[in-house]
Amino acid sequence: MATDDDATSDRVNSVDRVFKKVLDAVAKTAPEIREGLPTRRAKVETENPSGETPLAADVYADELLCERIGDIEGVGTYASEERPEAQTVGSGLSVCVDPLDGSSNLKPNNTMGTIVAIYDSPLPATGDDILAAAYVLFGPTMTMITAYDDTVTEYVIQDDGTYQAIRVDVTLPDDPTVYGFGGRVADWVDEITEYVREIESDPSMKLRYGGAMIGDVNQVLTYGGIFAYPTLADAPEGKLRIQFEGYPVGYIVETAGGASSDGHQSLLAVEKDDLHARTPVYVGNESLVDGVEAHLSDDD
Ligand code: FDP
Repeated sequence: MATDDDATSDRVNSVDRVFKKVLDAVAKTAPEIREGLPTRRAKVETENPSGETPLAADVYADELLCERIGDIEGVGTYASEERPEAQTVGSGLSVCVDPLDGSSNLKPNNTMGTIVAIYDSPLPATGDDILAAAYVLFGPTMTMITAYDDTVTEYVIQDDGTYQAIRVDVTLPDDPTVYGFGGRVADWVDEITEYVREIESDPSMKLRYGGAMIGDVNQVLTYGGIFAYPTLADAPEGKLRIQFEGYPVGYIVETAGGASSDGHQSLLAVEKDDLHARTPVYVGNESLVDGVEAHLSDDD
């Protein structure tokens, strides 16, 4: 007779399988996305659900990933920043994708990424529902960071879509050295300006800001520090989207021993009822993220 233990183990095996298949699909698609970039630098005519006009490259990456991830048995829903609604593609887990994070970096030929989050829930999900997250970084080499089962791993993706681990059990270095805060400085609220000035006065900290969240987060994972796209005076929720960016980077950084926050609580505790909802994002070494919360709590 089947027991509860059997059911749990079947469930774990099936999540393991979907996670692996999603990674395979993302790694296989990454070289194709990269190859497609040079001829897809122009904007398309229609706005995405966040009111931005995507590049042809954003749409191309989204279509490829939807097709590949949507084909995986055990994936029930595919959603992306580029689509107004989540798509039903089968039955099972939900996968949220930011197909080309930082695509405004395409024209100046700077870093961009692809972000993926797997949720055990219909969308919009909560931070408690996240089972795994990953991102590809299109840098001088193509790397992929994954967080699953309490472990963060870094892989190199080859041009044929195969991938090999180059760092296992990735953790944030104890002594942070880099910081990067997005948004216009003039739009920062006073508490953020004050805190950034404090960080800047520390001689061990240097500014590293590239304008693609995933590139900036990867610097923090590599060197230790803090990345933020903060609350802004005219946009209290900042710019980044919780389902596509906030939960996955929060999950990855927390799994790597760091902290995440929306300014008041862990990103994973944030609850929003809109698929495209935004949230301020602060991720990095715990002491630095605590500093943000301490400054912002002054105005509560
Ligand atoms: P992009 O609009 O180029 O796709 O959420 C997307 C994002 O880039 C992040 O990757 C990046 O951190 C942020 O927006 C940069 O926004 P601004 O340059 O508009 O401040």
